[in-house]
Amino acid sequence: MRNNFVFGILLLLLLTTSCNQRANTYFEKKLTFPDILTSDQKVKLSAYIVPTQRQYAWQQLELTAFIHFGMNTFTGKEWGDGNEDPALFNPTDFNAEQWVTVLQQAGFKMIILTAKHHDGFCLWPTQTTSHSVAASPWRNGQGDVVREVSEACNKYDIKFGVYLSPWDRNAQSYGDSPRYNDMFVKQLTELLTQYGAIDEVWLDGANGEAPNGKKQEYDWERYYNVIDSLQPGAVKANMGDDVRWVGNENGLGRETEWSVTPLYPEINESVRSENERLNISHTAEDLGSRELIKESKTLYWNPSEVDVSIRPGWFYHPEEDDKVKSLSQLIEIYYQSVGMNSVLLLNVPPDTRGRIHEHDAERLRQFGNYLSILFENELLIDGEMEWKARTGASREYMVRKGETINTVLLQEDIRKGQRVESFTVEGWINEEWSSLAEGTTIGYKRLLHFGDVVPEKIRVTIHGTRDISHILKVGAYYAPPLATDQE
Ligand code: FUL
Repeated sequence: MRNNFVFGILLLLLLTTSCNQRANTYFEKKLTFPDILTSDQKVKLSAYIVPTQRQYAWQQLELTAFIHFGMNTFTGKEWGDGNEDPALFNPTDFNAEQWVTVLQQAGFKMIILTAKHHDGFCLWPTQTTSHSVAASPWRNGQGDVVREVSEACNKYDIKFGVYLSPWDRNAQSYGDSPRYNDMFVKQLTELLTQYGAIDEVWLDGANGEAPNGKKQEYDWERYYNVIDSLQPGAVKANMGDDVRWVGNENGLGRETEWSVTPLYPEINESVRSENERLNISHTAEDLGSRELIKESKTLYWNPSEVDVSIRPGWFYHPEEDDKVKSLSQLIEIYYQSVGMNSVLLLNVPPDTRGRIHEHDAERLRQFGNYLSILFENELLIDGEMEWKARTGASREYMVRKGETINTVLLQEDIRKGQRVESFTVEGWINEEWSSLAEGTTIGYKRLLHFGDVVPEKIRVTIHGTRDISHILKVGAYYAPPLATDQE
């Protein structure tokens, strides 16, 4: 109670002191409001919640790749039942360096590998179960997929993360909660101590019933402690509390995407009841409005990650070789994820050879090329100057003479909070301002696409902001039309 009072006084001081002093006071990752604050004070303070260093480093990656590979690759399933014979796992031409080079050339900065999916088959020779690569014929039982991928990532200087499914349909102990939690912690410990730096740990929330009808209670807080202590640089995603699942698997971000939100993963009863009181979940449309903040007790920096597969399934199926997403679909996903204050996590599932299939590799090559052509020519003359914008402030940017533009990029310096609530972009064309685009949130990055225009200059106006916003960059580009023959 007394602490709450002292904290309240500090917050009030923060709210009443001058701008310069305020600018140095931030809350990393989490802020619990004392009861004495008004609704407007809560909204204002939400503008001072900032990412941790590891969350900021993660956000800057922008493009990350998922690799779903394992027993399902060989059985054709999406969810194995855990009774699969390890003898089925036998890639004929396994090549982790091919995965890394294909993805890196396409612009991806991290690879997250399914070290264990729901079927429980481990892609490394774990001490915790015999259901692993060690029991397979691949490399005579001497192979280790996790090692080969982590070494390839190291060699090409790309980050590496692991997906470790808590739901395990093979483990004997699953459903016997303390015993299984011990096993899961051992598996995490092996992965986080034997393979160098791990930059993301992806914890899926699926929780099926054990064969004996028992329900497994995951000990999330214990998992969090193990990850934080063994790999302090790793973000914990999805059921982890550093990175939030966007709420769909179709590559669709939100038009209004706040990284500051009361939503926290449901790791215990008190979080569950608080999310229920606020009527929020990962799939809710509103995760950060003023109205929601007014009702909230605690806010988090919990940014969105958009996971989607390049094919219909998460795992490789030969019948989907001709269903690889088109270039225009992938570019649309890029606008909706990276362009909407999110990180894209694109799944590319290797085939039974253990290679990224030629169709996926070709599409990724086109994707990388398209994005480099799009962003290589900066068409604004002075878009990199930081600008402190109050509500109603405008700024004009000269466009290089005679250049056609159809894409605008906006970035806030999120190390100073996410603040912009609404903005417009206009172009000076034929001696008058014409509307080009408008939006709500900006956050780390916002991309806006519109019809071709040749303006002399553009004008960005911040119509609503929760405090002085720090606009880090404004850019303008020309996105070439997407030919249908590339689809
Ligand atoms: C889901 C899983 O059930 C899918 O198989 C896939 O791994 C996806 C990324 O997460 O929850």
